[in-house]
Amino acid sequence: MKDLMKQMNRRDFLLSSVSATAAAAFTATKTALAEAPAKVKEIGVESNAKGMERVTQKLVKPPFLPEHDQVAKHPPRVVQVEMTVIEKEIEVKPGVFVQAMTFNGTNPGPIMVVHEGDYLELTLKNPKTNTLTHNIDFHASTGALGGGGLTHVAPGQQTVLRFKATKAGCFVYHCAPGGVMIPYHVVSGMYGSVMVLPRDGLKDNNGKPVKYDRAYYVGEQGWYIPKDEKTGQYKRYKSPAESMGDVMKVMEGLVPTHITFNGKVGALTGDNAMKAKVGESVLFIHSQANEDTRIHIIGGHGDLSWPGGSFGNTPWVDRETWPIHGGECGVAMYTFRQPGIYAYVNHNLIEAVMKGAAGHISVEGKWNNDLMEQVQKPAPIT
Ligand SMILES: [Cu+2]
Repeated sequence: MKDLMKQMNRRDFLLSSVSATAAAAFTATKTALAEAPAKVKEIGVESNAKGMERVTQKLVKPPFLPEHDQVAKHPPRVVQVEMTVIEKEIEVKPGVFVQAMTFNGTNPGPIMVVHEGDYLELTLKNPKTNTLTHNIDFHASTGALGGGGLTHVAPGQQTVLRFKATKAGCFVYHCAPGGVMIPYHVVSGMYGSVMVLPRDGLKDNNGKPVKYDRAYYVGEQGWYIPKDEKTGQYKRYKSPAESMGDVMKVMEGLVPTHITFNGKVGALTGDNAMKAKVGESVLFIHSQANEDTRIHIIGGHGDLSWPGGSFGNTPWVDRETWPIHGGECGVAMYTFRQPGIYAYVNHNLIEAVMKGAAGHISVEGKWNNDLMEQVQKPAPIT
């Protein structure tokens, strides 16, 4: 295999190891998806970012958000962030492993928070220790395949992309290096989100300002893990290149073998549950870069949920379950009225219970019998 790798460049090697269908799909889409202009030839409008105040945002691991103001305290500015691509093995469930590709080592990658009119400036590093070329497509941005056409970095390279956040809402970003590499990198974990808040903060369905006391970021991920036909065990690989051919075959069936919230089954349950108190309003930001999902808080509601995660829409009110399509980042807000453990699930309950798409919210406070009371404990029928 090493000799073969020497003889072929890495991209040829990867293409040769995928199925005929996938290779045909690559050929058909590579012009549209991989050959974006490397640079803009004629500039019609210069960036206003030059000379603006610059701040650095320290990114944190999901489910947490970086420090931010809900209502902008400053005029528009340039928000600088940095991410490193990390190819690493993740144990998605005890004994089940994937060769994952990540932004900053987590699945999902970190969430960035800016205000409408700000500029987001990303330094993207692809260390020499990685094996593949990566890039980034920001759904929040405008032009050049979301920046994907301007950010291809081979191992050992870095790039800087700046874009203006012109639309308020929550948006996915993901790796999209071209052809079949796009779904392969995304279903290997390579995505995250950007939240672009309106400058004057969030509003309810009547246009009245609303604030959240806490916010959590959940990334849902479908994994397509091959099984050894003889033993029935999930297979383990040494690199993303080695696993690609087998993973592609599972991907073609469109059914994920595992679905996780934040990288592994149980990442948000038990001791890792999201926390809140009775009376607090909590913002739940939920992204899915590939498959459709539908989120439900068992025992609660979406008091407000923004269609498609866009803050330009009037939020839906009191939904029991809110939809999030593949390639979207949904946002819902709920004020907790009762203490206890709430399950936060993808309400395809097969996906939640059998595949792993579930988390918990642990809420402290005093029980309200007016809202619910156990009038009789379960007992024999009289
Ligand atoms: Cu990638």
